[in-house]
Amino acid sequence: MSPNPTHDSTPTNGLAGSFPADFTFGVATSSFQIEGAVDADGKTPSIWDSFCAEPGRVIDGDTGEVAVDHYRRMPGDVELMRELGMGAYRFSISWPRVQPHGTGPGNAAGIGFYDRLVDELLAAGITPWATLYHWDLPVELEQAGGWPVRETAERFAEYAGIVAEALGDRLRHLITLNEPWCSAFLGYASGIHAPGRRDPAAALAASHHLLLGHGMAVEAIRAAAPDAQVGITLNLYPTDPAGEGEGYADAVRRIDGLSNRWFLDPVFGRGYPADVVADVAHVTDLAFVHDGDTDRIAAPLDFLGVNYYTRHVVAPSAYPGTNAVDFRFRGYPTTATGWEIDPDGLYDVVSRVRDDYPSIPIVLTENGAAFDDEVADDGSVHDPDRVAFLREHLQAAARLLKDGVDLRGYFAWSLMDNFEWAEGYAKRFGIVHVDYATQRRTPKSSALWYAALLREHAGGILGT
Ligand code: IFM
Repeated sequence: MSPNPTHDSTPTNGLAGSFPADFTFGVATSSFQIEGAVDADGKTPSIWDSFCAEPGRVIDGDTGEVAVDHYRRMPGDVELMRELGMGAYRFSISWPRVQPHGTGPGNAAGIGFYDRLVDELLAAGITPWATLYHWDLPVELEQAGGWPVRETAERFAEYAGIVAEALGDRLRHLITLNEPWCSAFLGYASGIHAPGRRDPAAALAASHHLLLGHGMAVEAIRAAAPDAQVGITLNLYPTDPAGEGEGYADAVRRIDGLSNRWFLDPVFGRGYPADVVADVAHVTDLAFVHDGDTDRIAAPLDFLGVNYYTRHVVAPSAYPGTNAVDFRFRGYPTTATGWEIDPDGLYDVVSRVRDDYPSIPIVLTENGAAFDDEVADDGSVHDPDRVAFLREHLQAAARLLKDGVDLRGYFAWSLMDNFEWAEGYAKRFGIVHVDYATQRRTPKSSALWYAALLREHAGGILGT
């Protein structure tokens, strides 16, 4: 379990000195991707349990049944983070563990797991950051209509209140939703994520009820845990034209509209962007948006979480009748998921938020890469591509700070290899390698490099 004490030989080149003493460095995970124990202590199935059980949905028929067994190995995983010098840990809470039927009182045994996790983290000197919804909706709520129905937003606020009430005395950083774009559009439009529906109108209704649930959850958290810092995490993409001319500009407008502005605008009190409302008018009249909803969605936040992985480059579609836009590749090096590596995109997307929206502290709640890691004969895992990825993205973060952006933290995705949704266990994002047969954890070179950076940063704080 202990990380190999040898340090990655790639120097950090003084990068730590670019980050202020109170900058938060950590790692992130999510419940379904790591916990396993899918029916322990009263937990009911989530939409991802049932999605995995449907043939053909997930590569190799992989499931979250065992995942990386974190539910049983939690104390060891916290100890590993302590040894690596993590300042913070962003995890997510499984709704069907805490409120198994998606309604009614909390489940003491399920809450107990997160209660112990928070205590364990605090004892290790690691600040807990919890996401309330990282895609594992209780299946009973999906059977009742899922996110396309308004009731789900109300249920989410109730669940948020239960968590804030139980843990808010110690858990001071709460994120309502992780990447609501994915929940709405991958879950209900393309169907490549749970619950696997293909209904664009339902996806747009889902996006609204996710955002409404976010706003209502902020109210519930503020009531139960007034000292908590509350935010939402969006997956944002800088969006560039692949060529010149009106068609390209319109392709950018559409994709930026639905990926970024559809979420940023209402969260920042501007309601839904009129041009995107017009784009989707052939699908829905947005009758699900009730009076007062947009005010609730705009509940004041303490920070905005941004997840950054790559940039979108778009062109008008060569095939009229499709969604009017094609995604293009520029020939940049890619990660194992085929995403182009573009650290400047991190700079661009965060400075765009700074330029176009009211001022708010920003936290990079996810950034990382999958690569085809190999275990050497001596058991070590050298992942120079991931070291370079982290270094270059942290350099972009340092540039943001230098240019005056109010950036407060960076969480590498992910602490350890885990269940990568429809890709199953085929894509490894961890800075710690997991041998899925034995559950042995081995810090990769990237973990050792990141730990060295964190030591330098802590050294700076202590003035040593
Ligand atoms: O693994 C996911 C995570 O759950 C959400 N953000 C993107 C990661 C990599 O695909």
